[in-house]
Amino acid sequence: MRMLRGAVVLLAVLVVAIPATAEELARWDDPTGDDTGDGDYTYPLNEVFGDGGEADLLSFSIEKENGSLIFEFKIRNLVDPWNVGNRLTMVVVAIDTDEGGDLELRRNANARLAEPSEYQIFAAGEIVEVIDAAAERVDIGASVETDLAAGTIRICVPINGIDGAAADWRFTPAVGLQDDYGAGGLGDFREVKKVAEEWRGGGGDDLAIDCNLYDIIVPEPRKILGIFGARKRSQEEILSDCSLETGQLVTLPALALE
Ligand SMILES: [Ca+2]
Ligand SMILES: [Ca+2]
Ligand SMILES: [Ca+2]
Repeated sequence: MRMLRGAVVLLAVLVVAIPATAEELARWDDPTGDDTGDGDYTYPLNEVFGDGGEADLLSFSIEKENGSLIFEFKIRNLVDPWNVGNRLTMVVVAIDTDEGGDLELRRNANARLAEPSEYQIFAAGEIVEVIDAAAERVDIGASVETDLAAGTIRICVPINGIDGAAADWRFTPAVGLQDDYGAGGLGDFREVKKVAEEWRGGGGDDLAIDCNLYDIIVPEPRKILGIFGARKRSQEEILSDCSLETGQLVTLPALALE
Protein backbone atom coordinates (compact mmCIF):
# COMPACT_ATOMS: atom_id res chain seq x y z
CA MET A 1 0.00 0.00 0.00
CA ARG A 2 2.78 2.37 0.97
CA MET A 3 4.64 1.54 -2.23
CA LEU A 4 1.48 2.19 -4.25
CA ARG A 5 0.99 5.52 -2.50
CA GLY A 6 4.62 6.37 -3.23
CA ALA A 7 4.13 5.54 -6.90
CA VAL A 8 1.03 7.72 -7.07
CA VAL A 9 2.92 10.62 -5.48
CA LEU A 10 5.84 10.11 -7.87
CA LEU A 11 3.44 10.04 -10.82
CA ALA A 12 1.77 13.24 -9.60
CA VAL A 13 5.18 14.92 -9.29
CA LEU A 14 6.10 13.79 -12.80
CA VAL A 15 2.85 15.14 -14.23
CA VAL A 16 3.38 18.47 -12.52
CA ALA A 17 7.05 18.57 -13.51
CA ILE A 18 6.43 18.15 -17.26
CA PRO A 19 6.36 21.71 -18.57
CA ALA A 20 4.05 22.91 -21.32
CA THR A 21 6.26 22.53 -24.37
CA ALA A 22 4.37 24.73 -26.86
CA GLU A 23 6.10 28.06 -27.20
CA GLU A 24 4.32 30.86 -29.02
CA LEU A 25 6.82 32.53 -31.34
CA ALA A 26 4.49 35.15 -32.73
CA ARG A 27 0.83 36.06 -32.95
CA TRP A 28 -1.08 38.47 -35.14
CA ASP A 29 -4.67 39.48 -34.46
CA ASP A 30 -6.87 40.44 -37.37
CA PRO A 31 -10.06 42.52 -37.42
CA THR A 32 -13.46 40.83 -37.36
CA GLY A 33 -15.57 41.38 -40.47
CA ASP A 34 -12.81 42.34 -42.93
CA ASP A 35 -13.43 39.14 -44.93
CA THR A 36 -14.24 41.34 -47.89
CA GLY A 37 -11.04 40.99 -49.94
CA ASP A 38 -10.58 44.24 -51.84
CA GLY A 39 -13.34 45.81 -49.75
CA ASP A 40 -16.54 44.50 -51.28
CA TYR A 41 -16.16 40.75 -51.69
CA THR A 42 -19.26 38.82 -50.76
CA TYR A 43 -19.91 35.14 -50.13
CA PRO A 44 -21.57 32.80 -52.63
CA LEU A 45 -25.34 32.68 -52.43
CA ASN A 46 -25.87 29.02 -51.51
CA GLU A 47 -27.38 28.62 -48.05
CA VAL A 48 -24.38 26.65 -46.72
CA PHE A 49 -22.49 29.93 -46.49
CA GLY A 50 -25.18 31.27 -44.15
CA ASP A 51 -24.25 34.65 -42.74
CA GLY A 52 -20.64 34.29 -43.91
CA GLY A 53 -17.49 34.47 -41.83
CA GLU A 54 -16.05 31.20 -43.20
CA ALA A 55 -13.11 33.17 -44.61
CA ASP A 56 -12.75 35.70 -41.78
CA LEU A 57 -9.37 35.28 -40.13
CA LEU A 58 -9.37 36.43 -36.50
CA SER A 59 -5.79 35.56 -35.63
CA PHE A 60 -2.72 33.75 -36.93
CA SER A 61 -0.04 32.41 -34.64
CA ILE A 62 3.16 30.43 -34.93
CA GLU A 63 4.11 28.06 -32.15
CA LYS A 64 7.08 25.78 -31.65
CA GLU A 65 6.43 22.41 -30.05
CA ASN A 66 8.51 19.21 -29.88
CA GLY A 67 10.49 19.88 -33.05
CA SER A 68 7.50 21.14 -35.01
CA LEU A 69 6.16 24.51 -36.06
CA ILE A 70 2.42 24.92 -35.56
CA PHE A 71 0.52 27.48 -37.60
CA GLU A 72 -2.84 28.27 -36.06
CA PHE A 73 -5.56 30.04 -38.01
CA LYS A 74 -8.57 31.17 -35.98
CA ILE A 75 -11.62 31.60 -38.20
CA ARG A 76 -14.83 33.44 -37.25
CA ASN A 77 -17.19 30.78 -38.59
CA LEU A 78 -15.86 27.27 -39.27
CA VAL A 79 -18.77 25.12 -40.38
CA ASP A 80 -19.57 21.57 -41.43
CA PRO A 81 -22.75 21.79 -43.51
CA TRP A 82 -22.48 18.29 -44.99
CA ASN A 83 -21.20 16.43 -41.88
CA VAL A 84 -17.88 15.69 -43.59
CA GLY A 85 -15.78 18.26 -41.73
CA ASN A 86 -14.82 21.75 -42.85
CA ARG A 87 -15.10 21.90 -46.63
CA LEU A 88 -15.77 25.63 -47.07
CA THR A 89 -12.71 27.32 -45.59
CA MET A 90 -9.23 27.03 -47.11
CA VAL A 91 -6.12 28.45 -45.49
CA VAL A 92 -2.57 28.77 -46.72
CA VAL A 93 0.74 29.87 -45.29
CA ALA A 94 3.61 30.52 -47.68
CA ILE A 95 7.04 30.30 -46.08
CA ASP A 96 10.08 32.11 -47.38
CA THR A 97 13.23 30.43 -46.07
CA ASP A 98 15.83 31.30 -48.71
CA GLU A 99 16.78 33.41 -51.74
CA GLY A 100 14.56 32.97 -54.78
CA GLY A 101 11.45 30.83 -54.65
CA ASP A 102 7.92 30.75 -56.03
CA LEU A 103 6.64 34.22 -56.90
CA GLU A 104 3.02 33.17 -57.06
CA LEU A 105 0.63 31.88 -54.44
CA ARG A 106 -0.92 28.77 -56.03
CA ARG A 107 -4.28 27.02 -56.12
CA ASN A 108 -6.17 29.83 -57.83
CA ALA A 109 -5.29 32.43 -55.20
CA ASN A 110 -4.45 34.89 -58.00
CA ALA A 111 -1.78 36.60 -55.95
CA ARG A 112 1.95 37.19 -55.99
CA LEU A 113 4.22 36.97 -52.97
CA ALA A 114 6.38 39.90 -51.87
CA GLU A 115 8.69 37.27 -50.38
CA PRO A 116 8.88 34.31 -52.82
CA SER A 117 8.22 31.03 -51.05
CA GLU A 118 10.14 27.78 -50.67
CA TYR A 119 7.02 26.15 -49.22
CA GLN A 120 3.29 26.74 -49.53
CA ILE A 121 1.10 24.82 -47.11
CA PHE A 122 -2.61 24.56 -47.92
CA ALA A 123 -5.27 23.08 -45.66
CA ALA A 124 -9.02 22.49 -45.69
CA GLY A 125 -10.97 19.97 -43.69
CA GLU A 126 -8.60 17.23 -42.61
CA ILE A 127 -6.37 17.57 -45.67
CA VAL A 128 -3.05 19.39 -45.83
CA GLU A 129 -0.79 19.66 -48.87
CA VAL A 130 2.63 21.21 -49.29
CA ILE A 131 4.34 22.42 -52.45
CA ASP A 132 7.93 23.50 -52.87
CA ALA A 133 9.55 26.45 -54.68
CA ALA A 134 8.89 24.76 -58.03
CA ALA A 135 5.21 24.29 -57.10
CA GLU A 136 5.80 20.53 -56.92
CA ARG A 137 4.02 18.60 -54.22
CA VAL A 138 6.33 17.44 -51.42
CA ASP A 139 5.75 15.26 -48.38
CA ILE A 140 7.31 16.91 -45.35
CA GLY A 141 5.11 15.16 -42.79
CA ALA A 142 2.69 18.04 -42.25
CA SER A 143 -0.62 17.37 -40.51
CA VAL A 144 -3.72 19.40 -39.72
CA GLU A 145 -6.16 19.48 -36.82
CA THR A 146 -9.45 21.30 -37.18
CA ASP A 147 -11.58 22.25 -34.18
CA LEU A 148 -14.93 23.49 -35.46
CA ALA A 149 -16.15 24.61 -32.03
CA ALA A 150 -12.99 26.60 -31.32
CA GLY A 151 -12.81 27.83 -34.92
CA THR A 152 -9.19 26.77 -35.23
CA ILE A 153 -7.18 25.12 -37.99
CA ARG A 154 -3.79 24.03 -36.66
CA ILE A 155 -1.15 22.91 -39.15
CA CYS A 156 1.80 21.02 -37.69
CA VAL A 157 5.05 20.93 -39.69
CA PRO A 158 8.18 19.06 -38.56
CA ILE A 159 10.94 21.66 -38.49
CA ASN A 160 13.48 19.27 -40.03
CA GLY A 161 11.09 18.86 -43.00
CA ILE A 162 11.68 22.49 -43.90
CA ASP A 163 15.40 22.78 -43.26
CA GLY A 164 15.35 24.13 -39.74
CA ALA A 165 13.57 27.21 -38.37
CA ALA A 166 15.35 30.49 -38.67
CA ALA A 167 14.38 33.81 -37.14
CA ASP A 168 14.60 35.69 -40.44
CA TRP A 169 12.07 33.58 -42.33
CA ARG A 170 8.95 35.28 -43.68
CA PHE A 171 5.39 33.98 -43.50
CA THR A 172 2.41 34.87 -45.69
CA PRO A 173 -0.90 33.53 -44.35
CA ALA A 174 -4.14 33.96 -46.29
CA VAL A 175 -7.73 32.69 -46.15
CA GLY A 176 -10.33 32.05 -48.81
CA LEU A 177 -13.11 29.62 -49.62
CA GLN A 178 -12.37 26.14 -50.91
CA ASP A 179 -13.76 24.71 -54.13
CA ASP A 180 -13.06 20.97 -54.25
CA TYR A 181 -15.05 20.63 -57.49
CA GLY A 182 -17.15 18.01 -55.71
CA ALA A 183 -14.21 15.59 -55.67
CA GLY A 184 -13.67 15.62 -51.90
CA GLY A 185 -9.90 16.14 -52.10
CA LEU A 186 -8.05 19.38 -51.47
CA GLY A 187 -9.30 21.84 -54.06
CA ASP A 188 -8.52 25.42 -55.04
CA PHE A 189 -9.52 28.83 -53.77
CA ARG A 190 -13.10 29.34 -54.88
CA GLU A 191 -13.44 31.86 -57.69
CA VAL A 192 -14.71 35.36 -56.87
CA LYS A 193 -16.71 36.83 -59.76
CA LYS A 194 -18.04 40.30 -60.41
CA VAL A 195 -21.53 39.31 -59.32
CA ALA A 196 -22.06 36.57 -56.73
CA GLU A 197 -23.53 33.27 -57.91
CA GLU A 198 -24.72 30.22 -56.03
CA TRP A 199 -21.17 28.87 -55.70
CA ARG A 200 -19.11 31.96 -56.60
CA GLY A 201 -18.36 34.97 -54.45
CA GLY A 202 -19.02 38.51 -55.70
CA GLY A 203 -17.16 41.82 -55.74
CA GLY A 204 -14.28 40.82 -58.01
CA ASP A 205 -13.95 40.55 -61.78
CA ASP A 206 -14.77 37.90 -64.35
CA LEU A 207 -11.27 37.70 -65.89
CA ALA A 208 -9.22 35.77 -63.31
CA ILE A 209 -7.04 38.78 -62.50
CA ASP A 210 -8.62 39.64 -59.18
CA CYS A 211 -7.45 37.89 -56.06
CA ASN A 212 -9.60 35.03 -54.76
CA LEU A 213 -8.56 35.57 -51.13
CA TYR A 214 -11.01 37.07 -48.66
CA ASP A 215 -8.70 37.88 -45.77
CA ILE A 216 -5.01 38.50 -45.15
CA ILE A 217 -2.96 40.00 -42.35
CA VAL A 218 -1.41 43.37 -43.03
CA PRO A 219 1.91 43.67 -41.20
CA GLU A 220 2.94 46.85 -39.43
CA PRO A 221 5.47 48.79 -41.51
CA ARG A 222 9.03 47.89 -40.56
CA LYS A 223 10.84 50.40 -38.38
CA ILE A 224 14.09 51.89 -39.59
CA LEU A 225 16.17 53.49 -36.82
CA GLY A 226 13.11 53.32 -34.58
CA ILE A 227 10.89 55.16 -37.04
CA PHE A 228 8.18 53.62 -39.18
CA GLY A 229 9.63 53.64 -42.70
CA ALA A 230 6.37 53.67 -44.58
CA ARG A 231 2.65 54.26 -44.11
CA LYS A 232 0.69 51.11 -43.37
CA ARG A 233 -1.29 50.10 -46.44
CA SER A 234 -4.82 48.87 -45.92
CA GLN A 235 -5.98 45.38 -46.83
CA GLU A 236 -8.31 46.95 -49.39
CA GLU A 237 -5.41 48.75 -51.09
CA ILE A 238 -3.30 45.60 -51.18
CA LEU A 239 -6.06 43.30 -52.43
CA SER A 240 -7.32 45.72 -55.09
CA ASP A 241 -3.88 46.53 -56.50
CA CYS A 242 -4.14 44.42 -59.65
CA SER A 243 -4.40 45.52 -63.25
CA LEU A 244 -6.71 44.27 -65.98
CA GLU A 245 -4.54 46.10 -68.56
CA THR A 246 -1.21 44.54 -67.63
CA GLY A 247 -2.47 41.31 -66.03
CA GLN A 248 -0.58 42.17 -62.88
CA LEU A 249 -1.80 40.27 -59.83
CA VAL A 250 -1.99 41.67 -56.30
CA THR A 251 1.14 41.26 -54.17
CA LEU A 252 0.78 39.92 -50.64
CA PRO A 253 3.04 41.27 -47.90
CA ALA A 254 4.84 38.82 -45.61
CA LEU A 255 5.05 38.66 -41.82
CA ALA A 256 8.34 38.64 -39.94
CA LEU A 257 8.83 37.01 -36.54
CA GLU A 258 10.40 40.18 -35.16
CA1 LIG B 1 -10.37 39.17 -40.37
CA1 LIG C 1 12.39 32.63 -50.95
CA1 LIG D 1 -7.39 41.03 -42.47
